[in-house]
Amino acid sequence: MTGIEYDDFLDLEYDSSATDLVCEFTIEPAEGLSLEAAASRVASESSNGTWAALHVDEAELTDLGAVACGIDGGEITVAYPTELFEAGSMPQILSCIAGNIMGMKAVDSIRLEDCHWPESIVEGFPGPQFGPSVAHEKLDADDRPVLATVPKPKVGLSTDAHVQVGEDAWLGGVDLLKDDENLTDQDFNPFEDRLADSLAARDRAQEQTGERKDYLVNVTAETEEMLERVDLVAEHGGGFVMVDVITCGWSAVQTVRERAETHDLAIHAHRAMHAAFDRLDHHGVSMRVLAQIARLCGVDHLHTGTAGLGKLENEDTPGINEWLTSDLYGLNPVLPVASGGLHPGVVDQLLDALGTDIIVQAGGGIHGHPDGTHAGAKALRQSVDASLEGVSLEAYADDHEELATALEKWGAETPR
Ligand code: RUB
Ligand code: CA
Repeated sequence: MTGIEYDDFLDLEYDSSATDLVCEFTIEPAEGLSLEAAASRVASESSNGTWAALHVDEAELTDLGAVACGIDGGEITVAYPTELFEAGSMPQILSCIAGNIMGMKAVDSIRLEDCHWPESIVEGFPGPQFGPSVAHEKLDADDRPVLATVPKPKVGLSTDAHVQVGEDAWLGGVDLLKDDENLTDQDFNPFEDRLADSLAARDRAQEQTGERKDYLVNVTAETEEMLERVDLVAEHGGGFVMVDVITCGWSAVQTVRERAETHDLAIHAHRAMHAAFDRLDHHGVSMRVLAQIARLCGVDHLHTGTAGLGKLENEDTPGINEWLTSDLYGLNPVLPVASGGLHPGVVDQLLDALGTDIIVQAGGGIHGHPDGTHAGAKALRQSVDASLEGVSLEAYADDHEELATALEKWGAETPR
């Protein structure tokens, strides 16, 4: 018989092995508990332990205990043996490393900050089908940032009005029309009508501009319904789907990823609700980890913020983007999306901060242009052209009136 108790999950001498999943947490131990005591409880509850000491027959047990192997201030490192995890199941992994421990009394707060994924786990996941290659495989953006727009108001526009906004934006120089996170299949703008009419408008815009254009249609729904919508996108000749990955859940994302591949569709991941996990700096799951999960599950584009230049809270956009495009045992990279409060006046700063391998997505920053959506799209494209040519926005605006009007309206301010 072997005893399993909390102390068994703490070993500060332990060097993690290449096959371990190594996770970094920030914790605040509950009153009266040492960091060591709290860390061992985290390792225990997230692997194979519980509050009571257990007595089990060694012959009948595979030891899957995690090891709290590093403590540095409130930052702790826990190494999990790869055998703890079911291959290719993101829900199962999260039920371990971000499960019961998020609510255990031994910690006043706990935040999963970062994961180091071993090859043995990575190989169970497909990763992105396209990633940044959409810029030349599906669009004609090549070396410039891909430009996208989301019609505003985000819900309420009729199908015709929505399609018109898309057409104006495409003709103004945007590559992608995007649905917003809460536009799916409502009576004022039914999914299939919007899909068919938008793609017809896309075809006209391609014809007129000589550039490939496409539509990020929001297929978010209950999973079976979502799969039907994915099939519909393929039937109508679309090249992309958009999924609200956090509200749908990762198992649905994994399912959609499989179906998308059968149609060569790329997946645009909107992250609405991420801030419920990552907004507090001492509790929850970091955006960095959410981004890692999204890449493993195989989304092609992911919103990662604006490096502080937009309207929403951000955490370390450059660092997250670097991770999304770093080497990961041959998995394709993800194309990061900068979005939320962007407009032409901040594009130079944005590209300085994040580079050009991104999607620049603007809603209000295009449709709020004093001369409307078409001019707004032109202004955004001009701001990108100026930045890539190394010309200041002000100088470029001298002979680009749409950009001049945008700069007059918004300057280089970041909205709130
Ligand atoms: C963009 C918008 C998107 C945000 C989401 O509209 O509302 O939903 O990009 O945020 P606008 P994030 O350009 O008018 O602000 O990209 O940070 O997830
Ligand atoms: Ca939105």
